Amino acid sequence: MTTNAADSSRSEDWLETQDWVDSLHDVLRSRGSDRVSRLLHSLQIDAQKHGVQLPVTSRTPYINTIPVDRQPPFPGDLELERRIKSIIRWNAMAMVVEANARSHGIGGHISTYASLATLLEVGFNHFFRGPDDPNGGDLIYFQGHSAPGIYARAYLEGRLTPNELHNFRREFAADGGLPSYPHPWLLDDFWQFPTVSMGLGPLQAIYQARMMRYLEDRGIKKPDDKKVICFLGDGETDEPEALGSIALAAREHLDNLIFVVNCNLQRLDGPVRGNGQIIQELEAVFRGVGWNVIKVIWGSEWDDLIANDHDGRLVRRAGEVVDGEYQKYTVAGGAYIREHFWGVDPELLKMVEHLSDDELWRMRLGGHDVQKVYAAFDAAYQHTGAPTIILARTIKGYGLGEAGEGRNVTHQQKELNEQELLLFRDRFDIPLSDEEVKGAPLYRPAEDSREMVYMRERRRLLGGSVPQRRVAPSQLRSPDDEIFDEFLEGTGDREASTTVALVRMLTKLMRDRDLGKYIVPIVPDEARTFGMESLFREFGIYSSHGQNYEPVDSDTLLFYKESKDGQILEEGITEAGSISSFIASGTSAMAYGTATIPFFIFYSMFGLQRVGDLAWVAGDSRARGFLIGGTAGRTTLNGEGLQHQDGHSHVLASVIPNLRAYDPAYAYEIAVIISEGIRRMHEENIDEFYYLTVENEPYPQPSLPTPANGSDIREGIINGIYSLREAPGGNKPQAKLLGSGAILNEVLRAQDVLATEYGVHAEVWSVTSYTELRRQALDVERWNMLHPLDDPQRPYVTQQLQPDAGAEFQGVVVAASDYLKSLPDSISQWLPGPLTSLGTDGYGRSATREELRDFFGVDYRHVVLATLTSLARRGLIEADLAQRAMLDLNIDSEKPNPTHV
Ligand SMILES: Cc1ncc(C[n+]2csc(CCOP(=O)(O)OP(=O)(O)O)c2C)c(N)n1
Ligand SMILES: [Mg+2]
Repeated sequence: MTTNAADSSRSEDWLETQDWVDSLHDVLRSRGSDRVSRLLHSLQIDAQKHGVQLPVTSRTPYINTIPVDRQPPFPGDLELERRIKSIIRWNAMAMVVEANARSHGIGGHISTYASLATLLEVGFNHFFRGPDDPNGGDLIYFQGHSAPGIYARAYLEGRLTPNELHNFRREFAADGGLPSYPHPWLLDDFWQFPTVSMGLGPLQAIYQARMMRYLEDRGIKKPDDKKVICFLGDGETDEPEALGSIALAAREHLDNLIFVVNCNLQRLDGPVRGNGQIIQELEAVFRGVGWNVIKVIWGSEWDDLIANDHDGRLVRRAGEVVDGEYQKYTVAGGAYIREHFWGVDPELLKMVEHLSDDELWRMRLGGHDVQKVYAAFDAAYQHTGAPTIILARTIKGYGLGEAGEGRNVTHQQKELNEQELLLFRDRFDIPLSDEEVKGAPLYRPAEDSREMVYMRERRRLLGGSVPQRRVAPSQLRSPDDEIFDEFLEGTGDREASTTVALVRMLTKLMRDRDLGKYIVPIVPDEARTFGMESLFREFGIYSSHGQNYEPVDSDTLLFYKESKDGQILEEGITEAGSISSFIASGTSAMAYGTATIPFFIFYSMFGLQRVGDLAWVAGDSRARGFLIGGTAGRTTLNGEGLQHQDGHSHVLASVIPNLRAYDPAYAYEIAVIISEGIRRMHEENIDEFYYLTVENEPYPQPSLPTPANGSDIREGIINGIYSLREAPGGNKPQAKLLGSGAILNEVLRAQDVLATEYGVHAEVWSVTSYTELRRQALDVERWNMLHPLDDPQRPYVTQQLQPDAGAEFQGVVVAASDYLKSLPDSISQWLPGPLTSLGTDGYGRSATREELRDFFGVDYRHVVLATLTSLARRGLIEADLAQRAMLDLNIDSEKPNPTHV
């Protein structure tokens, strides 16, 4: 094309475009925006039919979603709110600076809150409802690293003392201190949600909002306008958990959910998307799955410029600059911005010729403009039919100037020098003298100052301070014993697995007149694996949409029944989502004033290993409920092999302080644990949760034994050990055999073989929980250490296995379980004799149960051999006997070691 031809084609394009734009304006004026939207949609369909490739439409131009003429008037006092915010900014900064001055390296974050202050303060002054609101308060997930700002506001509100702020990150300080981040476990009347493990807050917020709907649809909570609000960092959105469930929120039309992303374009090390635009990327992702997206990019100073951008030149320019460059503008100043942003096009330069360099530099971003932020929250609170995400552009370290504003090091900035403090004071007009500023003191205006009166009044109108954690005592009671009777009676000769028993127990609990409604069964697409499909029809699978199709198995007894008041949360294949539902249900007394009891049933291998950090959050959140690991046991789950056979989840469970983990063998043990668990969590209001592994090996389930010595078996089951079978013929035992889970049956068989074939008498103990035994023993040890003048106490496990402290046990202890040897090893120091642990260290294999138990050495044969060898090594029997057993039992001394092969 010649230059002239190109010019004329461009001008033709321009005229044609202008024509279409004029028509669009016409329709907009005469028929409104809905009509324009429908028209464009029709055009899109038509274009697609003719093979026209349209650009991906989930991104909109790089400007604010809410145009100036749709911006509601700001109802607050701009000046007063700015002053309150400035004081909070100062105090948030001061507490971190002071903490590090007192104890260098104690840490803390200034720049996250500095970027977030306006987003939070607009919320605090106008939107966030506190616990006295009729809806019980909004549920707010704060960015963990913005904690100093939240504390600083609580201090102004008079909720925290100066000493607590002085001792930020010094929780042991005698006059009170504060934890670094949001932890309900540590500050239980303050923080509602632990969020500092990034990505877990947004995931939990989605399932919290869904739990709210579930409880409403099931008549447990009355519907209201309560919101779940989640603040997240733009860097945080790289966590798969942060974005992993956003489609669910849209699918479920969770208009009670608002995400606010603090788009300061930076994370810890540097820019989030130096060569791209995080806001545009997030918009595409969220809009793509159906969220309402509100971009708050430019502050009011940009309004006129954008209004005068008749040919879209400015908007195009804004959309082509990458985040790394935008970050540079923050640091480099007005002349640089004029040259590099505006200077690329003479027409653009002309648009800002009336502005000085300084004015150019000071043009605010949307996330620092109260009016823009107010408009966004207002729209988000009112939006119906879909969740909303506010993408607000901010500056990391806003107000820190050269000390860190917009700089890559700002996340780690914890210490300001005198000069930097003075500049900060000037920037935010803090009434402190030069002399006073030196020590970065806290500042609090007089109680009757206009700021304080205004701030208190705003919170009063909005239902009290936020965050506040208030927990209603549980209204639930342990069910009648009858529910558990059949499990205490056993199955006689009939074989049943502990999984079948558990599911039956759950069914009975769900049928209970008082308790049933409050049981929340949660499964991640694994119900059939555990034989839970029988629950589908009886209780229904929760679906906010009901069931708009005829299920393919509608003619069968156990058809797939979805319903709006269904009780089962069939989450699909997401253990992370499921445990988020578990946490929401397990803390419902806090969030909604009504306790519920979650049972989250999962493939034990895909439980604590997969979602360990969320289980940690459950503990910190003080969630109550039951985690059930199904198809458990490395050798009990046969066939499935290396990835599926769990032999270590109990070790993982052991690290969570308030998680009580059990590896029960029999239905009656499960019944005792569940009944006692409900009693402790709901009648005693103890913040703990339970992990039970259940297995799929069928065997006759015995009845609850009545021990000859009158010992309390229930207490033993809960504490972790009880005597199951004494040594045969009333003989003095030479060995104490400990067994757990399905392996207990192997231990019982070994007891018989030892007696009949080798004349060795052993007694058998059921160990329901090594972790409970260890914790109790550690408690005792600690007490003994701290009370040197008192008689030492004896751990529970020692008391059981050696009731008479003076009578020495001449024998050995052998423990066998389907889990790692480290579990029995963890109590070895409190046992009356030398311990041999048999366990399943190593990777699983696809094989039969018998083969697996042989491979790992946890079958009765190995229990026999271990007992005989251990006795022989101690000179208590002839070594030949052990050697004979090797032959009798066909055990190859050179067989491969599962931990090596
Ligand atoms: C799972 C996890 N990984 C790493 C960290 C450490 N960390 C704390 S803040 C931060 C950067 C946060 O960046 P962004 O999400 O953008 O938040 P901003 O501070 O910029 O608002 C990192 C990596 C963490 N807290 N959690
Ligand atoms: Mg960031």
